[in-house]
Amino acid sequence: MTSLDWLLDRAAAADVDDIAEKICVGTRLSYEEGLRLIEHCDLTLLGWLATVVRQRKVGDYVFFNRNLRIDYTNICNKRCLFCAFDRLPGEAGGYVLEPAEIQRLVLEHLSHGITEVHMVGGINPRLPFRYYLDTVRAIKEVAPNIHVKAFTAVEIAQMIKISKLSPEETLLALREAGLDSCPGGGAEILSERVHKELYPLKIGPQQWLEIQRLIHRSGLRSTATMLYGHIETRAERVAHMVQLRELQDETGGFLAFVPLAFHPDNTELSQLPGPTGVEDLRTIAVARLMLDNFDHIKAYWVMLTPKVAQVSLAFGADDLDGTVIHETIVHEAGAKTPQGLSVEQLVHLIRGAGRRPAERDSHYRVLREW
Ligand code: V47
Repeated sequence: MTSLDWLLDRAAAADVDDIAEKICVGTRLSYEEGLRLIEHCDLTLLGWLATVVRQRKVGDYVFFNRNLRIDYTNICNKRCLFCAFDRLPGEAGGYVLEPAEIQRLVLEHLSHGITEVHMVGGINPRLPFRYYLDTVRAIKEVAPNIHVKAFTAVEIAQMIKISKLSPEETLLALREAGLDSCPGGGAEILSERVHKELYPLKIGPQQWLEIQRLIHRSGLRSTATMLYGHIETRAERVAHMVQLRELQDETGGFLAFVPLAFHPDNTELSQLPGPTGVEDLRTIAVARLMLDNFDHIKAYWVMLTPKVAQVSLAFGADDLDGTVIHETIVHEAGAKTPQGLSVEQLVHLIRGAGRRPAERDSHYRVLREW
């Protein structure tokens, strides 16, 4: 009996053999099938099914990169209920990093061999468009070869509002300043219901998708996130994945999908428990199965913990983000994980999962096998 026959036998026993057969031959799953899997499929079987897809896509590799996170301001006027990082304009504890400080942070970390700066911030109404261009220029001035992955669709929407340029011209100006790609934050859950309840002042699902479309049309690639484990339903998670898949069919611009596990501490939702490890793994596995046109599923160890992120490598994830070095957003929300991991620690986690560590650049080109 081959291992695929064994898998199909187990799937038949669990009454998902029709779905398993589609997965084995690479046929796209429907929304209803995704829902059946996330609601009812046995966890270990989900892991095996997701592993069929991840092996087909990347073999035994697990990717990681050396990145530095910079959160340039925590001042934000969006009042999202899930956020512990933000300070209202004028509130104590707010900060803005000047371009020179950002430059200093980058210079300080160049000796770590970083290849990417991942920079995001709150929506601070006092920042002019020039500030965003200057931050990117400041990084490129001292590190011209560093990949600048910066500004979520939410920040890009703010820049389009204040730049007095068209959306296309706004993105062109950012590209000319040195922007190389955009991170996937701010999507939260692509659901009108959750948008209304948790972050009504921020752009909603349709606008987030539209800005991503513009980013991809401008020639930049991006990632896509999903914040889960708060008030959303599993059905809304699967619907989120389907909407991303449709946009990816159209543009091909997403490099990876990044599920983000909700951390409730110090937020307006602190009464919620946050997702369990099993829910993390179910979500990652179903994402790997639904997002057939995404090359990579990223395990963000900062939110998952390094241990759950490592186990997720047997549930469809193939990318560990990254050295990180300086995370603040989720640490304000109670994360007990380290603020960064060394390359040796990442390699140790990947090898311990029985996979092949591959250091990558921001476009998933392999720089070094470990
Ligand atoms: O947009 C905010 C989320 C995001 C909380 O693109 C929270 O490769 C959990 O987007 N608990 C920022 N999550 C992080 C992010 C990201 C991370 C890693 C890789 C990439 C990528 C993107 O964090 C925000 C928001 O969705 N967030 N508050 C919280 N309490």
